[in-house]
Amino acid sequence: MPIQLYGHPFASFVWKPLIAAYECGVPFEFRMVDADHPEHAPRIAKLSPPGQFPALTDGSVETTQSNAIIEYLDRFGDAPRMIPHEADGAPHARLLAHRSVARVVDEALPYRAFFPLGAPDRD
Ligand SMILES: N[C@@H](CCC(=O)N[C@@H](CS)C(=O)NCC(=O)O)C(=O)O
Repeated sequence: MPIQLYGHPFASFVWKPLIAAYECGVPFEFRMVDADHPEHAPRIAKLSPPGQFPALTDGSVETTQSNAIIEYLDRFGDAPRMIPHEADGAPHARLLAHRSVARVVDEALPYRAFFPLGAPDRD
């Protein structure tokens, strides 16, 4: 079974692992989390008790949190590593990820009234 990524395409935190998956060339199935796909609700509730997405499953591997998912996806494919292995590279990459998300979330806030998702957090 391929990697399954749960989320909604309007959700800025879901863009992060989507970009990572495309960048790494990782095949995956997108599992839409919304009112039109109630069949995914029990799974996302189990994966993420607060009901947040994205979430990823790959066999016995299950995780939430966009940055953790990116780190998991980063091991696949031939693309240059998004999280460098060098001692000072990884913290810098994680810092950039944090700052860029804070920016994206702030930019997206005015548009959130157009779709019924909960408030994002900032990590
Ligand atoms: N720290 C989480 C934030 C995830 C998050 O805030 N997701 C939003 C969508 S962008 C969400 O699930 N909102 C619905 C809710 O909180 O009920 C991550 O990086 O994945």
